[in-house]
Amino acid sequence: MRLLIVLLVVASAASASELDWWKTALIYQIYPRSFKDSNGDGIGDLNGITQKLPYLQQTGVDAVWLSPIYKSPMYDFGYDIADYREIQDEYGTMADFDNLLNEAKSLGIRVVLDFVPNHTSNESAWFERSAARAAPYGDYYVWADGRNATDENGTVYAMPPSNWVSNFRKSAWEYHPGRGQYYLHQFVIGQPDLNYRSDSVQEAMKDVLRFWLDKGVSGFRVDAVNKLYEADPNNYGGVYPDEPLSEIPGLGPDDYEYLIHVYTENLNETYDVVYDWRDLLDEYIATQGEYKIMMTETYADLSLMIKYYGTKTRNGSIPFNFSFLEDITMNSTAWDIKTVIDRWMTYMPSGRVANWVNGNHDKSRVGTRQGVDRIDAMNMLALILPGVAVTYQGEEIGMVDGYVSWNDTVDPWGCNTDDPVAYASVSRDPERTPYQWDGSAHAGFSTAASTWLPVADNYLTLNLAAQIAAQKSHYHFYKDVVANRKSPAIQEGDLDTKALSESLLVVTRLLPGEAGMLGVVNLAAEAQTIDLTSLKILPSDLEVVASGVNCALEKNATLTKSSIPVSAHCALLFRSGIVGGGNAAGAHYLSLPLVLLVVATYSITACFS
Ligand SMILES: *[C@@H]1O[C@H](CO)[C@@H](O)[C@H](O)[C@H]1NC(C)=O
Ligand SMILES: *[C@@H]1O[C@H](CO)[C@@H](O)[C@H](O)[C@H]1NC(C)=O
Ligand SMILES: *[C@@H]1O[C@H](CO)[C@@H](O)[C@H](O)[C@H]1NC(C)=O
Ligand SMILES: *[C@@H]1O[C@H](CO)[C@@H](O)[C@H](O)[C@H]1NC(C)=O
Ligand SMILES: *[C@@H]1O[C@H](CO)[C@@H](O)[C@H](O)[C@H]1NC(C)=O
Ligand SMILES: *[C@@H]1O[C@H](CO)[C@@H](O)[C@H](O)[C@H]1NC(C)=O
Ligand SMILES: *[C@@H]1O[C@H](CO)[C@@H](O)[C@H](O)[C@H]1NC(C)=O
Ligand SMILES: *[C@@H]1O[C@H](CO)[C@@H](O)[C@H](O)[C@H]1NC(C)=O
Ligand SMILES: *[C@@H]1O[C@H](CO)[C@@H](O)[C@H](O)[C@H]1NC(C)=O
Ligand SMILES: CC(=O)N[C@H]1CO[C@H](CO)[C@@H](O)[C@@H]1O
Repeated sequence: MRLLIVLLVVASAASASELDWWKTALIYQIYPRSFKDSNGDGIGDLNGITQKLPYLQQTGVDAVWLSPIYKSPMYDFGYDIADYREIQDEYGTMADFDNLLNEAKSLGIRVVLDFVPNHTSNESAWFERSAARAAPYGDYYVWADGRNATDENGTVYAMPPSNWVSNFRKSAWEYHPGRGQYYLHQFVIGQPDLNYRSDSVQEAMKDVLRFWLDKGVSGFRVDAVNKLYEADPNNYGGVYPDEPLSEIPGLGPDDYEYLIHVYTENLNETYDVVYDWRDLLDEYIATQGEYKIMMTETYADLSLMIKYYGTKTRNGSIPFNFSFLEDITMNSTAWDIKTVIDRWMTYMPSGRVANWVNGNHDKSRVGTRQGVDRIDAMNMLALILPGVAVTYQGEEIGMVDGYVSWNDTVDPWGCNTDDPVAYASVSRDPERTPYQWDGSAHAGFSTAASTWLPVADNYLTLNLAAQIAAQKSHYHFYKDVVANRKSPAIQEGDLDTKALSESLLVVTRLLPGEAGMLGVVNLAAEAQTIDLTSLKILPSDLEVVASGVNCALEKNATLTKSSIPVSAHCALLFRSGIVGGGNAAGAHYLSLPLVLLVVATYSITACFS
């Protein structure tokens, strides 16, 4: 009863749908550089995104999350920001952004921006002023004196302040001759770390959030949040303490995993910053009448991730866990996949919101990582499980990694290998090749003579236009599942997962008084017929509402739960008859309108190899 009262109080400020949209949002990640080029320079841009918003609306997307669009020297394609309040020229102007935002609003699509708080570009005004010790910028970054060491001949030489190693290998400290001190960079040299122990930095970053919230964005995805803080030298005799050695065999002092990151990762202070940002976003719920989402990315083990959900007294976040990305492979059985789903649902604190992510701009695409036979299955699972679903651009048509030769490679992770063979195992270019709109030149992405990354060579057969024209396609399946995502059962129903065998996975979403939803996946290379009479609450009559590309059963086919024929590598979504068990309005448990802060996890392991 108390829960219902809280709901009513909140609902008086804004309508329930404006407050709850995030809990079951379908968020579409756009990598602007590769989505759509509107001005023929070979690089995607904001106006290109605006042109394609109607497509995203027709697909059923609730919100778009844009990878960084800010002014940047592009050493890391926008994750190195020179000015948090300006648009990168090649992506357009602030007027283009405002136009995008207005168009999106008129189509009912919310816009979420990437926020990169762990570091700026070394070519930002902030960093230049800090290097010159200009107030109040002097302590905006983590500056420290070097240590003196003495070599075998008694000569004193300078060493970095501590043994800390960059995520991209080698010392995390870089000497700045102008200031006569070292600065910390947990990523590349061009990405100096901000100093969150400075109150000015804390305020400056909040002002950045306010700048975009005032424009009307619906929230942020926060990058690398678990690296915001480093140990406080005041607690260690005025110096930055060395991190202990991991003693993992085969690693050297330049390798990130050589150390255990007790002083540079997951410090307790981090959580308070996340909760503070949450409070700031909450202030906008009242003034703008919609919930503001914040998705934050971190790589940490489960117990630490869960802390991003918040505490008893502070609202937190939905930690992004990439278990679909990290823990499911092309060899995973139905048992394995069920285990991954159940584990997250088990550890998630009660009343909080889950999230499912199949791909992003840093990971090999689903079709490449798990095999094209599993594209429909993985898309469907992310869309029918409870909580937020995130689709990386192109996954809805089953794009696979493009081939990018060493000559064409631009990703710093690939380039840093200096190796025309080894680059392929770490480069993130293949999952960033341009979106395949149609069969025309450059897949309809651009009219330029050449594009910033080559278009994947399968675009003549694998493109959106062809999939819309085809009778069956990944896109039709995806869109049909999304349409059914709005059903009461998928929005609010109880979840049950069953692995009937190593190759058969069944997911039910059931809500009393409503039609049930049933997802069936056959991972095997042969057809199987399944009998679901053991699922007592599931009504017997079923209708196919979405049929994957490999399925013989077509949409609208009706059958009973005792005999369901499922083709090889087929994913099917069924709607059942009305689920019994009482009055729909009173029977199910309404969850609190909790705050969404999605903490994305991020794997950097590829780079250590
Ligand atoms: C390191 O040595 C230089 C001279 O070689 C000296 O000026 C400096 O103060 C020393 N720094 C520390 C931290 O001892
Ligand atoms: C120490 O001096 C010896 C003899 O001059 C020289 O060979 C060696 O390279 C020096 N070591 C270092 C670290 O400079
Ligand atoms: C910034 O860092 C990059 C290396 O990542 C370097 O090439 C560039 O010269 C630096 N820029 C400035 C202004 O120091
Ligand atoms: C961080 O917080 C946890 C729980 O609040 C506590 O157990 C732990 O000792 C803290 N760690 C440090 C380094 O203060
Ligand atoms: C958490 O957020 C909800 C909804 O925005 C709000 O009603 C509640 O008071 C917040 N709780 C805390 C502890 O701030
Ligand atoms: C996600 O959570 C699982 C536990 O469910 C954990 O084993 C895994 O390391 C987490 N993944 C990441 C990337 O944090
Ligand atoms: C899948 O299994 C095959 C054959 O056993 C093996 O070669 C491959 O490395 C496995 N792939 C993954 C991602 O585990
Ligand atoms: C790569 O570029 C070099 C130098 O421009 C050229 O000689 C070589 O043929 C190119 N290789 C490929 C595979 O295009
Ligand atoms: C399925 O039924 C719907 C309406 O019930 C209809 O609009 C649609 O064309 C049918 N689809 C097929 C493939 O028969
Ligand atoms: C978690 C993480 O690494 N996030 C970003 C932090 O900065 C690096 C370097 O720019 C980016 O590549 C990451 O995406």
